[in-house]
Amino acid sequence: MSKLLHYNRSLYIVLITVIIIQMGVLSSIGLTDLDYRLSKLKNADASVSTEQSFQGGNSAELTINSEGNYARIYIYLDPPLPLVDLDQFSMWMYPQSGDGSVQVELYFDGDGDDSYDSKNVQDARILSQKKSCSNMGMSNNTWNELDGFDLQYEKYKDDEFPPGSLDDCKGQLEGKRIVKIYITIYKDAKASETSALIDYIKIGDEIISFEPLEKEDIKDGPTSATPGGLITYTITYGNNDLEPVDLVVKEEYDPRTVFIMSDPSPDPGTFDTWTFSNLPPGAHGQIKIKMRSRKPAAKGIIDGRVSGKGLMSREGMFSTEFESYLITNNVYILAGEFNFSSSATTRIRPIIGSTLAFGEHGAGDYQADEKLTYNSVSISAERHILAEFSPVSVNLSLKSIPLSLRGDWSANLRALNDYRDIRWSDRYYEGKDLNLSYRTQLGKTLSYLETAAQVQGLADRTVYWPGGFADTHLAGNFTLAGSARWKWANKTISPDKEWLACSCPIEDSLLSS
Ligand SMILES: [Ca+2]
Ligand SMILES: [Ca+2]
Repeated sequence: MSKLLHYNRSLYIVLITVIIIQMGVLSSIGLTDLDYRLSKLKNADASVSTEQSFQGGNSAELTINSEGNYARIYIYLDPPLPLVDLDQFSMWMYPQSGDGSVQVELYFDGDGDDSYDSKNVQDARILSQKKSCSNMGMSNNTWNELDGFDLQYEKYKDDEFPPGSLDDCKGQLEGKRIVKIYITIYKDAKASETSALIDYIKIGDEIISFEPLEKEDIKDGPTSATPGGLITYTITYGNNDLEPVDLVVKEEYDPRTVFIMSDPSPDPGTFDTWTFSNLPPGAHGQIKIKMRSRKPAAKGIIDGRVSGKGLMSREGMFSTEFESYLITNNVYILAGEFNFSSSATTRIRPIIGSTLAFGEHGAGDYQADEKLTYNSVSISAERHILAEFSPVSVNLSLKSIPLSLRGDWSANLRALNDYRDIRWSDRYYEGKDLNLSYRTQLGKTLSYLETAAQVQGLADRTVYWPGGFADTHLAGNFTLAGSARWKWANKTISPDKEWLACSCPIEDSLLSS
């Protein structure tokens, strides 16, 4: 059995950076997936009225004067609804003047492109037979229910299509999906004005009640925010039922966010639940919630000594940089027979900061005294490294073979201030001995690096700053002292002073010749 004589004090890495980037989309779901538009015609007015309503405070008022022909409500279904799934299609009408005729049109997508195209034979359009309000048994100045399943439909420009009810059409139009529905009131030719209100259109599980907030997204939030910054979410709720309900809004916060406040306040003793008791039919409201994303609060101090004899490998890294990440906030609304849920995703913008990375590798005696201080905005470090080469032996079964695992010492130091675009990189290698001291500070306003090195070996030193760079290569037995200091003042970054002194170096070019 081999006996391991060397030991390896390796790899202590302080890493403050790793946050996974996910991909996501901002969802936009309203209390209804139906979108509507009211016709804008010269001699006919279609607008939202607050005077009369079947549910809530508003309805659509369609008025056609003697010069006009019709007024219309355009309804768009996104996503399209398979006809076979249409189990409810009804609305409430309040004829006010004249005896207008009603016609309902349904447009279908049959080829899967989510839209109706009159030239595509797979798409389809059906129209109900025009019927006057009185013909359908409606009375003026009262709310009457009109059920789309009671109407007779024909297929547009298709004489071979047998007219029938919506249920009959389901068999004839198998596989087709409704993309839009038109509800039209044609004028009564005998009246000077034809007018009717329409409210509470129910298509499948979706409702249009012409209430002001019903088209709002249930959950709305910013697409991006700064780390530690405020995020405001707006939740829109509403009672789509015909009876008062106890409506409950339940939030599901991202664990990387903290609740700050909301208007209105959450239920007593909670920070994520709002109960609206006895909310009247059609009533809508909004909750504004302020959250704060957790600010990266990494900080720490390392003060100590690392020493050993043998094969050494030492690595360290500190970074104040944070990658962008996504936070998602979900909301659930429970209201009578209607349940809604939605989410908002916000991208937390990255932090550009500083990174300090260092390491020493070699065989022999090693000692490092160090003090490292870091927080979310700056890093400072002071390290003194003393390393002396000596061969390391490993006892392999019967034979003790002196084995030089690495015949030299190497050390590296990278100090990057990405915020101010300053990069220092020092590398010492093939060294017999290493006596290295440095102090560095990486911050927004002041960055410096002071080094003192006594090395028997090679050294590369590179510095980049806005507007310049310096590259130095040294070989031999030398002493190197350097100081570089950058200060941020008057919106420019400039070297305060910079000097590099060394004794007995052999230039790289001389060595290689
Ligand atoms: Ca189509
Ligand atoms: Ca309404």
